[in-house]
Amino acid sequence: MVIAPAPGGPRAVARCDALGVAPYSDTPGGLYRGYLTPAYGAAQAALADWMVQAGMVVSRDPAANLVGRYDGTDPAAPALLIGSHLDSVRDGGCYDGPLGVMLGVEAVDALHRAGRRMPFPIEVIAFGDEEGSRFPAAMLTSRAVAGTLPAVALDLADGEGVTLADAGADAGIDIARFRDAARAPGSVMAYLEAHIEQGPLLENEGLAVGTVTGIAAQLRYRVQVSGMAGHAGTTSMPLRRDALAGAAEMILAIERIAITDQSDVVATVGRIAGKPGAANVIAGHVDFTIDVRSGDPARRDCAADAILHEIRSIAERRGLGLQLARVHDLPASPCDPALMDLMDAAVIGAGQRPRRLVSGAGHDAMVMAALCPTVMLFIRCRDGISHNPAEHVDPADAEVALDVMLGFIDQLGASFAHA
Ligand code: HGY
Ligand code: MN
Ligand code: MN
Repeated sequence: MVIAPAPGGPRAVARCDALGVAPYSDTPGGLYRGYLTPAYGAAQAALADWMVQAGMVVSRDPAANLVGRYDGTDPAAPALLIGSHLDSVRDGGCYDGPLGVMLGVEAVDALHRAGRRMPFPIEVIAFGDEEGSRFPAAMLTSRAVAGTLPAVALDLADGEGVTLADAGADAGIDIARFRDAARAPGSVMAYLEAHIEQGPLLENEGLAVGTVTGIAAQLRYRVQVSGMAGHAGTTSMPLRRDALAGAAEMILAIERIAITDQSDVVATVGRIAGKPGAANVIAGHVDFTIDVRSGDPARRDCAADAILHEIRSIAERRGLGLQLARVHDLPASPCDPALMDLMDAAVIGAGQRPRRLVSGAGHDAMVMAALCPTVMLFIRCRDGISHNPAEHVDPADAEVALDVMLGFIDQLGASFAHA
């Protein structure tokens, strides 16, 4: 694989591009990289090489996270973790996740080439299932590292019925040890995640980077609607218990509730499947997802309650069965004020105007906040597009981000020395 030779932000972008196609994607056209799939394994192998070239010692933790470690001068010091995720959504972009990992590798590579060691170790970590695009729950492997993953959460199977345990065994990990990936409290000094903004604010304000203040709370549900399958030609409208028509009314109600909340509340039905899925058969069963978010946990919960209440009354009125399961509940996660100040100082040091902004998108950082203070650096992306093959980041902005990250690491080193 030939990548742009010069170290730095452009090489980080080029490496993300290189991983955006087969064999690093599970689909022949476009990008889908599911946790523990063959494409995921191939991407880990390429990343491991780049980590070694950057002077890191590479290992995989019991949750199959790839970790590159660059020792500091004090072997007993807690580590700075720099990371993001290596998995992708289906038909996704190349940079959502991998860019934060590749910039972490570039930051360590810059220190290594300069022969510099910080007073603390730096670990670059590539998390495995942030998107929940293969198995139904999200943030599996960062929750394993943060020590917040209940054992029951591992009882999962993907859309083809492959269990997490079997996928893990194929990838050489023992599901019984998955939660041993938990880091000891105090062993990690801070977690830094660089990530494309996935929104339009930085671009609208002509800024290359921004400091994240916090990450919105999110709830995710699985909804199963059951009616009565029937003949499309012989079943009169009053006699129908049409699961798909019922789900359609529910989906429009979900959208209406979020819109009329007139706040930062967002609600999304991203996946729906109807059975039997034939043009001449009234759907007897429908399965769909709901994702509800807000920077304000109380608003999120209030909107979610209104949504669940409304879909229950629609089901009752239409004589439909309804099963609701909460798939995950991620609390809002404020970033660390002291680390945000260091990040702003690094942004200024890189000749950029500091700008703080909230993240509507979820990130592994929201999970890592249970383990250590977190800080995120957002990078401008074209038209704010993400979760879409049109996702694009300017290599020059990646270079600015790397410059800021190296400044942040130096700030952290200086504050460490004075501690
Ligand atoms: O859903 C999210 O916000 C993230 O992309 N996983
Ligand atoms: Mn994403
Ligand atoms: Mn992401």
